Amino acid sequence: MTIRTRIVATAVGLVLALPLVAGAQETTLKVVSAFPESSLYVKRLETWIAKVNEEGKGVLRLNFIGGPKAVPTFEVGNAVRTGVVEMAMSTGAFYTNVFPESDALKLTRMPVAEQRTNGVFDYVNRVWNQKGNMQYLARIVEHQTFHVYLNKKIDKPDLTGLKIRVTPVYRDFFTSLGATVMQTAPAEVYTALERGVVDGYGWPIGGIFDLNWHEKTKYRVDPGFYDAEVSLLMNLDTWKKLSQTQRDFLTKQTRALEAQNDFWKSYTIEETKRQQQAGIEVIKFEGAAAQQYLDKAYEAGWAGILKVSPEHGPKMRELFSKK
Ligand code: 173
Repeated sequence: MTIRTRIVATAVGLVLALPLVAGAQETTLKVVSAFPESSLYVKRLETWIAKVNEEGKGVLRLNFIGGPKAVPTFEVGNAVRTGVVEMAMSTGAFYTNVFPESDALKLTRMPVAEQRTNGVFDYVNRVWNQKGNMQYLARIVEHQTFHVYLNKKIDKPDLTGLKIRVTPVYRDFFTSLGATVMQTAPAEVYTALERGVVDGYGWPIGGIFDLNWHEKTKYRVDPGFYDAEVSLLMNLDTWKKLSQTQRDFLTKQTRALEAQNDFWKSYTIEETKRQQQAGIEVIKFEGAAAQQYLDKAYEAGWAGILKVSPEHGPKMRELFSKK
């Protein structure tokens, strides 16, 4: 062995040994996304994870496993509840199979920053702790209304005779408008549209380009309703096992991400423009018709929550509606 190869061998040995040394204090948490990897939600998550890992050396490491190919969209909630994964990005509509109150977050009428100070966030976290064995870390998408997207024209708020792709978010409202509904994960929407299995779908104002749905979309219905929610969740046992330093670090990082939510306001403007440029026509209900449409959306949404949760539904309705 020459001196040079010995130096190289020593250097390689040191590099290999480093993760073991760091591993003494550092905890690695598996993270999955219930949304497809091509979505902007995941791109922003990955950017944030890279920053967390850079700043968290020796404290905490997030290991992004992937999207629905790793854990199917509607199984992510149970994976977090049982600790199969430690952390996830999902939305309440995807884990109503864990506890049905999860879908109520779409009905909040105030920004999450306000929910943090007026007790709403704490109430939500207590329910998530008790019923989902989850720590509700941060809401990282808001300021995004949901819309009906269609391939067939309507001239009044009536979806009779149309088959629409839904998740629990839209089920009660679209059904009340006369639609026949079919539930799919986001990853199945394109194929459903392409095969003509559905005449339209529900989705927020932003994101339809991420999976090429614009190719199969002719109309958007305005106004938008509710407020899209995407959040970071952690298995509660994992949360409790973290050291104070690790919890403080993670809290700082998740809060910093949540504090960027004004991004979604500008994204709304960009995506609205992009849809227009893509030739998507807007079917717009205005004045009293728009108000009726929105009232119906919230009525149907709350009726659904109250039905499944006599325990928390009424309190959530009161808290979420506070202006
Ligand atoms: O899949 C969905 O349409 C859905 O429920 C949802 C929820 C939040 C953000 C984006 C989509």
